[in-house]
Formats: sequence, C-alpha cells, structure tokens
Amino acid sequence: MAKIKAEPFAFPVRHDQLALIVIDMQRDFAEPGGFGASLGNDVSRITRIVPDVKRLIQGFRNAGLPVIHTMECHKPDLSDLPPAKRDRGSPILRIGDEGPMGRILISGEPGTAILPELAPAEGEVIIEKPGKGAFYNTELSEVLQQRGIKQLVFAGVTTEVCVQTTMREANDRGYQCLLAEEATESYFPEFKAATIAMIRAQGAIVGWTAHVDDILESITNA
Ligand code: C5J
Repeated sequence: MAKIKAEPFAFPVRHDQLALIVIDMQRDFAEPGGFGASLGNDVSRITRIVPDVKRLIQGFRNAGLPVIHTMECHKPDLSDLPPAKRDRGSPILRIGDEGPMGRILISGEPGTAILPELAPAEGEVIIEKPGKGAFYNTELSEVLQQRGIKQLVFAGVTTEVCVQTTMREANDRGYQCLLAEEATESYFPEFKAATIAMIRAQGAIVGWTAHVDDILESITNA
C-alpha cells in the first residue's frame, strides 16, 4: 500500500479513491469588503495560502484526480439562512446585505465567487453549502459515492470552522481525511495550530495532516 508522509503516522493512500476538496476559497473570506472582513478579521492571512492551494489543485489535475470546490453561500431569498446564523454577533455587514462586492455570501454575487487564481476548471464539482459543513443540505455524499471516492485531502478556509467541520462530518461518514497544512488558514494562527493538533491527536481521531510537498510527491508518482 502506498503511503503519504503524514502525522500522526503515514497516510495509507489509495490513489484510485482519492479526491481533493477545496473549502470556501471565496472572495468573501479573502478580500476587504467581504464577510470575513465585516467580522473584523485580517483577511490578508487568507490570501497568503493561495500559492500552496493552487499548486495542490494543479497537482491533482495533472494526476487526473478529482478536485471538488465548496462555497459557503445562501439563496437570494435567504430561505436557507436560519435567523440564528444571520443575526449572530455584530458584523458591519450581515449575510444577505449589500456590500462592495454585492450581497454578502449570496449565490451568484461577485463576492461569493471563488478567488480567480483558484477558479474551478471545466467539469470540476462545485458544492454550494448553506452551513459550515459541506455535507449538510448538499449533494456532496452522492457526488463522492458516485465517483467511488473514499479518501479526501482537505485545503481551504477557515481551518477551525468550515474545514474542520467538514473533516469531522466526513470522518463520521467513513472517509479517511488528510489536511494539507500549508493550504489551509485561519484568521487566528492559534486556532489553526490547535485544529491541526486536535485532528491528528489520539491516533488520528479525526484524520491526518501532511505537508503539501509530501502530498504532491505521492500523487505525482502514482
Ligand atoms: C466561516 C468558513 N469562517 N468558510 N466560514 O464563517 O470557514
């Protein structure tokens, strides 16, 4: 069995069952005027990982392996946005409000789009998700089952919110999950570090973590 160098121990990879899932690399989380900034966050932390996410995506494409993209967003009529989510906290702009990049986190708006450098290629699956986890109220389970995918490499933002939630959902559904350390980021460095530690603690209780170079070496030599 092929292995990817990982923590807390090598990841037993099956290249024929492997996909990359890129979580929420959207303008609304990475650019001034978006949702992340409206919550008071330093969004420049997010754009810094773009080159690592990009080379991971390119590596999967070059190896002919699936790349799945997710976007956190809601229907224009807000019917999939619980008031408990919309009304939480005191952001400058709430989900659905008109901002400099269009309505915040609404499907089809310019700010909701994936960053142009990481734009999905023709034929790649894009999952629009109303929750933090990508399995909740989406077609992700069916997409993975139809393609025989049983192992997921994770990239994207934010590490402790949508990435971790989706990893936990996937782990509970029987998927083996590997987080690409340089290709994920949080607005809070301490939350990223804590998430990496808790994912791989207790014998990979949620999953594995690995460096982008080690993942790329494995899929390049597949
Ligand atoms: C957040 C996400 N942080 N994509 N969304 O609200 O992690």
